[in-house]
Amino acid sequence: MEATTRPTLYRAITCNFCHRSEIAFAAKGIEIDTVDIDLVNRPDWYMTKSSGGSVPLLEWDDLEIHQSHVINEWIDERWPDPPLFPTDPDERAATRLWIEWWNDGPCPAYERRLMNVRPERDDALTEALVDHLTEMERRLEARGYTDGYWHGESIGVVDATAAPMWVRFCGLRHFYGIDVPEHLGRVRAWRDTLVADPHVVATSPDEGELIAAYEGYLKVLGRAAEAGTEVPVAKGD
Ligand SMILES: N[C@@H](CCC(=O)N[C@@H](CS)C(=O)NCC(=O)O)C(=O)O
Repeated sequence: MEATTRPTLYRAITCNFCHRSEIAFAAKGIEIDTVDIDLVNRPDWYMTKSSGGSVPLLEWDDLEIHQSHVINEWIDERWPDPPLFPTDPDERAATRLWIEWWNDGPCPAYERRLMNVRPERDDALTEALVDHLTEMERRLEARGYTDGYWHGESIGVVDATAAPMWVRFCGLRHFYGIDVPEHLGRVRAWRDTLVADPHVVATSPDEGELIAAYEGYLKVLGRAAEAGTEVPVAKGD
């Protein structure tokens, strides 16, 4: 299929999942249009889309794809150069396992800590996040990682999956003074590589805009907590 229009990505700037696909498109040199969706007041017209109202959603003529990992695999298959996946089958399996671990471990841990509006949970959530970062250090060491990208000499799909969290760590620093512990040298080296990558830089939201958007969410979540409502903020909540 060759579409007549540019791909459109429905996204929210706070959403790390959306940013993963923006990075993948940028790495391929494919220009896209973006439509910002207000996740607090999602418009009715958006709720009828195939993603059921969640972002990211990729639309290209009649094609709609959601789930960031599916979108990114599709991008890599549709525009094979430069490749985002390794060619070696063992490394391809390792790639998918890292993304699955990322989605179940570090990603929800950082979302829960960032969006926490119940101070009595602060310490436990910080500890859980640091545990995941420590596990990340262990996994990087087991891969023989010292610095640079997760695989190869340029950004790949694991990097594109991880980078958006590192970009959004500015929220953890801004609101709570949380950063990656200094002794986690491999994690810091990986983070530093990713936040400096030109495709990540080109697609990252302005930090001030991001902080303002998080402030808005935290207010909404705070009001819900005062009213006694538990609002899920991450996978597994
Ligand atoms: N597994 C999905 C997760 C996407 C996700 O959680 N998106 C959030 C925003 S960051 C969302 O749209 N939540 C509202 C909903 O799912 O209804 C992916 O990888 O794309």
